[in-house]
Amino acid sequence: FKVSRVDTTPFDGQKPGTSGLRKKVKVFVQPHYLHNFVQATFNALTEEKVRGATLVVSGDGRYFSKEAIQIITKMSAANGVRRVWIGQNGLLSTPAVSAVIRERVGADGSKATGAFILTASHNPGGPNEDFGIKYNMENGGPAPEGITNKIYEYTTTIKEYLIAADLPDVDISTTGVTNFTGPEGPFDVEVFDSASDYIKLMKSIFDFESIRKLLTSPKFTFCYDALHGVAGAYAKSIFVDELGAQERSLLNCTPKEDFGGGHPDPNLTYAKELVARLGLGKSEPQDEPPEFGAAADGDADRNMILGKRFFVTPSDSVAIIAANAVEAIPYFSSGLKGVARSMPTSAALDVVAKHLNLKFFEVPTGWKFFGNLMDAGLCSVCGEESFGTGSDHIREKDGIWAVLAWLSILAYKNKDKLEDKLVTVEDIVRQHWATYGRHYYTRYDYENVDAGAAKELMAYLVKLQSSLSEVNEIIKGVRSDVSNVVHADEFEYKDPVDGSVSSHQGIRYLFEDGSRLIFRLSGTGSEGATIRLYIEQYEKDPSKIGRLSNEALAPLVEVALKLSKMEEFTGRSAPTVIT
Ligand code: VG1
Ligand code: CO
Repeated sequence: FKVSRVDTTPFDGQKPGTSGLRKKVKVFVQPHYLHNFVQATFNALTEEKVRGATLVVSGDGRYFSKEAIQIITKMSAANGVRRVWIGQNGLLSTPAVSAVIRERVGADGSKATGAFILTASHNPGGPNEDFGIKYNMENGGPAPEGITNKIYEYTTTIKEYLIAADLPDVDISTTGVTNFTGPEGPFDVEVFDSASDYIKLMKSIFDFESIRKLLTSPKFTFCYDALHGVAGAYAKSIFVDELGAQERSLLNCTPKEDFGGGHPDPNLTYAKELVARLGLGKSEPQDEPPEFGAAADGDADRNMILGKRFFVTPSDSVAIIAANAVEAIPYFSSGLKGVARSMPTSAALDVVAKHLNLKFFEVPTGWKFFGNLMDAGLCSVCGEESFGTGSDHIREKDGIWAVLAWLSILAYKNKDKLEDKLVTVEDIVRQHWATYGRHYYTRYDYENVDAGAAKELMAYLVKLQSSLSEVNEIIKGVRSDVSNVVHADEFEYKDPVDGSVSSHQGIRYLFEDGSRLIFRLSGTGSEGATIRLYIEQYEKDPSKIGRLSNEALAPLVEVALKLSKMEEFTGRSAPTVIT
């Protein structure tokens, strides 16, 4: 093949957000748009790193992925990349990409050096919806801010990109290696099975035999909903073939370019079918709900865990996994190195860390901040309130891992007594609250609000936060039963490993009784702005841990809305999504 240099001009707004560049498909299909971003990434990585590299290129299979894979392959060839690895049909979940970078050995003994992941995660897909791309590093984790800022800088000055325009399209539907020769030597494309490396890794972490016992016990019933995302490419092999679940326990497990028209976000609002089956919908289900239900997002890095008629908050989920990991999961049997959560995630994990005397870290929103801690051996288990849970087995959050972790805990708690009354998901959570106290928690999202209005609201809160007496006066005027704010700030994180500083990571109001209100702007949307409001209240008193979450949090919610003048700034009298 030949290398062509193509003239181009910069596009505005190619700044990677919390997790890569996410835009409407209509934006991505503009001539040169994707090309500019990919070339800017190569430039940011530097020629030295790109020449001879082995790059994974795949994603959740959403609309425009197939075209994007061909473009990136041709640009890789032209930029001196030695090999491109592609999951069959272009499918690899985000956690599987991370596993492949870290674990896979290529047909010729090579190892991957990085990846382009093609996904907009939980955002809908299709010609009128979203596409996204992000770059992951040699450790399997998202590029750190130092790199993403450089990528952005290059997108603002780009003048040309390199492409092997005459390289034939590769057939990504069949596994195997295709060899090409360019001006500087060989270039290979290897298409491989999307699931096998990931499954191998899962088998090395969990005791599949004990999970199989649980899943095949007549006492236990199970349901998994992939929401037509890429988790479907793993679900049957893992849950049915390996672990013995019944085939009809899988819902929406065929990956689709448009996720069946749905919103592939595993929460109580969007995973409607699963929620109804578990007895958490508006009307009673026809059949007795299963004991356990779980869902994944488009790229399968998120998870929602449900018990029969019971919702596990993601903040509780990571705390419960951390509290039980050493006993229930072989990978952790020699102990946890430490635990970490993102700032807006509830402090349930903090309490576990304190009890178990574990190192603990609070990082900004987004998985990229956990990677350094894990690479330095400081953290084993981590999570976010946004349905993200994971561990140092890879450098991404991992939806199926979280399900296997919960199944392991259930298997452990029911060990030797599968004939008796089952210890349920709800039992495990209530027992956890009784031991550690309960963190009532909710998140309000105001999606697609006017970007200017969102900025004004945040600026107002930053200013207000500097005067605690004013804050407390407002609060007393709204609810006298809410405690005082004792500290407020804009969260800033100094990475303990490399010393890098990330500022403006959300506004925090911390209350005397341990409650917290947090406001931040989303960095993953593709249109307008999304304001996120996180509300949390800690209850230690065992007689008060059984309340309904929305009732317990009502006073704090009222305070948050008045304090932020939410309706005044945004014109919204209610959030678009509550999780
Ligand atoms: C959101 C979540 C954050 C998560 C990120 C990527 O970011 O809040 O916790 O890490 O999505 O998840 P933001 O900036 O919109 O709040 V995924 O599954 O969309 O890659
Ligand atoms: Co995701």
